[in-house]
Amino acid sequence: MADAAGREGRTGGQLLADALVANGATHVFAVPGESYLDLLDGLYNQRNRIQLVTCRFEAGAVHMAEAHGKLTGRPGVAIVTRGPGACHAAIGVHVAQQDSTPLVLLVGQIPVSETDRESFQEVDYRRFFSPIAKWVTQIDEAARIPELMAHAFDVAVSGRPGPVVVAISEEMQKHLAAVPDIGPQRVLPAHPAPEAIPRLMEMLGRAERPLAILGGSRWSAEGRAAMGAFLVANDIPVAVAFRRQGLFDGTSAHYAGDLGVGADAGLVAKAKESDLILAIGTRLGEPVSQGYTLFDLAGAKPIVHVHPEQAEIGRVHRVALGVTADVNAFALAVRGQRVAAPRWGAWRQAVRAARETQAVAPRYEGPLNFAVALQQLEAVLPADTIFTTDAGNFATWPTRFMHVAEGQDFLGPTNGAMGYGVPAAIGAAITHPGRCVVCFVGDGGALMTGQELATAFHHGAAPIIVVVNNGMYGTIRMYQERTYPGRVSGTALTNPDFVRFIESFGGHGEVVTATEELVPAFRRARASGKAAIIEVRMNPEQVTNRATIADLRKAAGA
Ligand SMILES: Cc1ncc(C[n+]2csc(CCOP(=O)(O)OP(=O)(O)O)c2C)c(N)n1
Ligand SMILES: [Mg+2]
Repeated sequence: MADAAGREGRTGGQLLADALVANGATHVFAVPGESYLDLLDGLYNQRNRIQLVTCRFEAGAVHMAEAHGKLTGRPGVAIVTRGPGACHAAIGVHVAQQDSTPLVLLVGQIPVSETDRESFQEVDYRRFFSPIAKWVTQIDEAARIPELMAHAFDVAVSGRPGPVVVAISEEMQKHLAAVPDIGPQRVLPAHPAPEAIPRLMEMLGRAERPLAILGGSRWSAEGRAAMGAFLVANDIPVAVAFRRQGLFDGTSAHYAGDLGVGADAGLVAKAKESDLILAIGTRLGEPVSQGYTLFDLAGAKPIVHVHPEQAEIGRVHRVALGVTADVNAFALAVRGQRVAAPRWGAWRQAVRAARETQAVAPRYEGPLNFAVALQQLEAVLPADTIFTTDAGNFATWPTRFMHVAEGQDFLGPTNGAMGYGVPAAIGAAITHPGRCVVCFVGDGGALMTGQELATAFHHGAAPIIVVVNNGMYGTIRMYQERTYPGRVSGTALTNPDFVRFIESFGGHGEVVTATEELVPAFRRARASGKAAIIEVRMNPEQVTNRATIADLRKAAGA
């Protein structure tokens, strides 16, 4: 096409929108800014191919995009404005980094001609994002858009997936360039080396107490199924890494629980007892390794580590067998392998028994036994439910007492970002409009990004948000009571009326104060067809599912 002056080509704004289409983007999550009007205009032309989700806060937009990336394995895309917008978005880049989620964040940039004057909203994104992004680039020439955008998408999914930031300078978006679109580079997945599987099977043949730990990102349904088939057929107990429930059927007799922050002591003990760890897809990071205490760093415990990024293997722990491979390619390669006669039936049962013991609901003071209520909820949840979680002590209740079954998904911030749960639920509901989405969030996290419920209504998404209200930043209060018993400092909260809050958006609100109220409240919330809040009034004394405040003070000697 030619412009009014007769020049050929497309504007930078149009090329950017077309590059998103060429690289498979179906949704973009954005807060608009005058720094990218031309891209917004390009998206107008692509409105039948890309859903532009208008958000209320850049952190919310990036969390929605990250949830989209976690669910689909393709980069979630967020677009924010320069300076303040980019600063708000930074938390989502950190989530995508620590969670290894493919993400592309586009940031409007000042005109190149004003660089280094500290002009209005100027930030050097290469320096600003470099410690938390996998790659940061800036596009200053419209003709480079197809190449750099395609590379951004490629980098986000390659090796260990992660966030890529692309700054798009302002005047470049108006320039014309006659260049063709470029789509993703097709690359065959990295397969395990020929000797990898025989050596793994040989090690398994000598083992007596194997334990698998599944983690990481970009698992396909086929890969998950193949991995599960191999582990179950060989009778291997399976733990998941921090907030990676959903990689393995939690209802299976082989499920051992999650090795994360606040992992069950029974599972931690079993992981120590194990004589062969199969760490597949996960980093051996701080949560999984229980603060780098679970395994020695020098390699005394045999570990098989399968990871798509070679640099992650041996990064902290020396392992006996390192395999650089795409997780799905590895799963398909190992699927049919069998040890001659697994001799660890009793071990597997003991690991499972430890999980089952901890999932038994204890008795709690008062009319609400949240453990029992969650188990009743689990029984009525749709088979395709997507769970999202925020960060906080409330999250240990569903983790301990519920199970994510095959066909369900679980999205949680492994970097512990509060404010993730609600926008992740909205991003998930927009990505998969037909599926039931249930979010768990505390009263603290709910007010960090709860305003994104406006986005849910604007785009017709109907997640169900379970707000566990204890009137405080309970996690920090727990640490406080352990360290400085009785000296409550900065952790109490005053909350809004959550029912009126959701009703003010046009949604459905419920309050739950007793065990038997949760399931009917959930049913009414589902039937409403609208985004809903179920406020669960938690006994503030019950600061964890294992201890009351009085227990913590007693243990601290107060
Ligand atoms: C963005 C962010 N800010 C602060 C923290 C530190 N932090 C961790 S848990 C927590 C309290 C969470 O409170 P709430 O959401 O009410 O859940 P609760 O622990 O009470 O169940 C805080 C402040 C964090 N993890 N993330
Ligand atoms: Mg709280």
